[in-house]
Amino acid sequence: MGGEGGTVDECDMPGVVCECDEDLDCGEFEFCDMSGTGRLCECLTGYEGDPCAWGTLPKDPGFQDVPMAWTTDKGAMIDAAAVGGVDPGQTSFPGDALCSYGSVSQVVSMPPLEGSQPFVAEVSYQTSDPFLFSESSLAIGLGGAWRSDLDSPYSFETRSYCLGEAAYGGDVEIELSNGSRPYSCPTTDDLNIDRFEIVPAGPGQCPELGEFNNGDFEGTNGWEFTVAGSSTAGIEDGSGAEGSRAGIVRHATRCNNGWMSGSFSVPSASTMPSPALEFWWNATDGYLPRLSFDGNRDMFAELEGTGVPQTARYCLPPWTQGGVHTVRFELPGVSGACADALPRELVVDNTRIVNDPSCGTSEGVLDPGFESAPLPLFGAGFTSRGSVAAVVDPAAARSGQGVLEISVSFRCAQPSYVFNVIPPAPDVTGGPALRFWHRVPANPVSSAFARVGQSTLALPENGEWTEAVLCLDPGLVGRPAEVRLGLYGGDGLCASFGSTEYGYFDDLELTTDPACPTE
Ligand SMILES: [Ca+2]
Ligand SMILES: [Ca+2]
Ligand SMILES: [Ca+2]
Repeated sequence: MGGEGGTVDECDMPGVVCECDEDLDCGEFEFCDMSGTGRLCECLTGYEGDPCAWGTLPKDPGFQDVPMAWTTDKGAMIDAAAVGGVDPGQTSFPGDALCSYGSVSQVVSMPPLEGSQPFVAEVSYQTSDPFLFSESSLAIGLGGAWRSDLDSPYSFETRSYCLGEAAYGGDVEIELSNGSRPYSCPTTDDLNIDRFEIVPAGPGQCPELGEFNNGDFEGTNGWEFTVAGSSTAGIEDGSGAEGSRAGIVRHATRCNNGWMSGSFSVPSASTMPSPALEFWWNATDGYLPRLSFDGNRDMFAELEGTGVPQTARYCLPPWTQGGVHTVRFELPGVSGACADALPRELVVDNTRIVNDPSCGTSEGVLDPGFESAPLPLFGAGFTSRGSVAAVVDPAAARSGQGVLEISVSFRCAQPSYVFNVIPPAPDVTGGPALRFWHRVPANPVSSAFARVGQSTLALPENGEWTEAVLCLDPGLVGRPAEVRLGLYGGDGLCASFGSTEYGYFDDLELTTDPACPTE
């Protein structure tokens, strides 16, 4: 062990014990600690013992009210006396906590991704409602990357969520909250979390950073196939890109619905500034598979099958960065007599995360000027009675080349761009808001709107670029909040009104505004 630049290495001095020069000299889950006298192999943060093994993180995983562990906010509480599920104690979110997005949180020190191991957040929770129709759901924030579980188990169930890059490498805040505000407040719903612990993932359970878990389908792990009745699904030899293996969903009759879902780890913005999801796919001509994230089927993209293999690319929004998410490729049912024979299939292969500079590097809202056009827009679904797309049209755009164009030609249709933004913190100038510009002519039939949660803003139709401010829920600061921009085709029978009406949107901006609530 030599000295550097002529200085004497302290390890050469009598009585000083040195085990290492660098991390590579140490064992598994160890690093070379150079902070004291000498250089010693020590366990990475979170690990303990000899040999180093993963410890217990966070403090008080069972919610037994251990001091200096969890911080509660906005009505969430720790109930050490509760029976719990896996173990005694729970954190409880009564109705008022759900209505204000209460939370429990704790900052933990996490090891670096490199040198440690893949982890999952293992959480046991339940939702309840006296009418057995629960509106509460669970949301987990790990280092600012949020993941919602849209299921509402009535009795305690344990689920695992792979950790993304934002959950490694230093102080990481764990935040547990509800995923969506109850439809009516006050509410008798509640949410109880029995246990939350970070534990090593099983073999093949989690995707590697920047990758899908078995993205090329050449393995057997990583994908779940959900079909019913006469449908079949799975990984099949020879159906994929260049005759390789691929995932396939195959329906025989009209109403059959089914999907395949896999997981992917989106790097943090500092590692990959402009992530996009790319995949190879093919579907029977005329059918419309759907793509959605984290089980949220309201926000999706619609693909148009042609019977010819295609490669698609969608920019990944900022709320996915630093986290692990699931993607669902769905081949929906077709309305009509369910027993009708209607053979059709969806094949997917080579799912991967790529960096695409045209997706931009905007924080909080994806591509606010729609300059990634003509890439297809995620969240522009339900377009069969109109259209929703980012288009290249400098004459129509307020700035740049791209603009969001929405059209409608049917009564009762509501073609919309549905997307998540991350509301900024309130400040002295006001509460969180989405500011945007719209240009809508005096359409005879349809009306233009912006919506967040249950509040809808009617947009004036004056044919000029006009600024609008949509207040965002201050309870969702730093977390994904769903927004819709759209045209409504008007009340009445769902039939064509004989013309096509348009609206344009451009230059979204997250800001604070004095007209918006700060808490
Ligand atoms: Ca417990
Ligand atoms: Ca393949
Ligand atoms: Ca633009």
